[in-house]
Amino acid sequence: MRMSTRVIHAGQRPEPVTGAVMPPIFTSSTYAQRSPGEHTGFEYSRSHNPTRYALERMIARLEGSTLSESDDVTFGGFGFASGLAAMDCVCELLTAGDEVVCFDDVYGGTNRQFQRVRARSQGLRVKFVDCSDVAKFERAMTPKTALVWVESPSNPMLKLCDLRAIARAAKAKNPGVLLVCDNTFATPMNQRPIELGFDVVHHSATKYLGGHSDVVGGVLVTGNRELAQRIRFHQNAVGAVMSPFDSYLVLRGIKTLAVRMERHGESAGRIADWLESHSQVDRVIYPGLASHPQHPLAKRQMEGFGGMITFFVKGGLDEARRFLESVHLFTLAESLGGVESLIEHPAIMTHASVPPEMRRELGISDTLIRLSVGIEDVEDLIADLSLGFAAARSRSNGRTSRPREGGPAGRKAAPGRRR
Ligand code: P1T
Repeated sequence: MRMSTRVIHAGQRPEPVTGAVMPPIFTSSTYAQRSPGEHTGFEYSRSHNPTRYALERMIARLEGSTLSESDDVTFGGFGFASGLAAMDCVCELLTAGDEVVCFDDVYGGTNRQFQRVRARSQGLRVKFVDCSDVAKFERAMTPKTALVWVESPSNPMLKLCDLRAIARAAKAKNPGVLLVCDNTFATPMNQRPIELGFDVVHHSATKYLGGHSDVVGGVLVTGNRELAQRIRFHQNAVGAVMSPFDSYLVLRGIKTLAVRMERHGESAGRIADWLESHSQVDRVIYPGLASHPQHPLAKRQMEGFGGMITFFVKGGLDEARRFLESVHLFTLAESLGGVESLIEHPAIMTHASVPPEMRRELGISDTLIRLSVGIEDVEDLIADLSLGFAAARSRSNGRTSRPREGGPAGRKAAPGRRR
């Protein structure tokens, strides 16, 4: 099956009692047994849930796992309460004191879990390395490296990793190393890391998989039977599973993943071109632009370039702030991958938990703006961004002249930021 058929049918079967085409939301926490230990395969909902299974089987097949049901009941797909809970499960596969190589440009919360949780609680020794440069990666990786964690494209600088080259180099140094790719930005529509030699794919399902900004979740997929058994054990033993309702929402979202990603990519390409020719933009980063330093790799490794764009607005923090406060269709908010367009300031928002010196080295500056291009009409989106540029020029924001439709009445400082 091709991908746009797979997103509808892969791993799915009608519900056996009623024939329901979409799996019901099975909320039961437990299942009746005929005799102690004699049951239908479902014992307790942390361990087994039919709605979660339907999602897990779907994402396993989308990411290219070829495991059969006898290898693993959900073909190597696993649902978690959030993207970071899925990462937590990966860390539990390691042993205290293990060595980790992590791409330096990753989501702020991924950096935070490694540096501020796992280094302390598990003694993991994490090296942050620019894995977009395979030679640098090879120098950092040792025969003792137990885990390699990359994102491609990365959050927020949209750097790419040559996944095939990284996998080959890593396995040559340590055949037992665990290779994980966070595929949240690309989605399986645009890139399938397992087919390129990675062991595990990770997603924040909160983003493109869910697709409607109404659910928080995470998934892991592996095509390796032994690894699937270990992840299954830890998913149940640690227990941060995705709820039946959330599983249903993500599965429902995935049904339109193919059409959504096509539209996200088309509109982001148009907007990236437009931004690149704008006099108030210093630099645009989008893997689909010929100016992206890894554009040839993007064309080779990806089937589409996705809906995420970052750019540097000319000026300083004041210009960036006025821009962000003045757009109306782009909602100023963390997260990404929904049908609605979002805009954010990584240095203050999503990547505030990255140490300031590391942010500087990565280029996450005060003028960096990140767009998650939604599926609205692209001309309306471009008109909206024009308002931002006008406000950045005019030294006032546009809020008084045109209030955000249905938007928050006023902005308060958030209580207790999550650094
Ligand atoms: O938020 P959660 O579902 O726990 O997923 C964390 C996560 C993991 N990986 C990537 C690439 C991510 O982008 C995220 C979450 N990111 C944001 C909230 C954001 O706005 O970048």
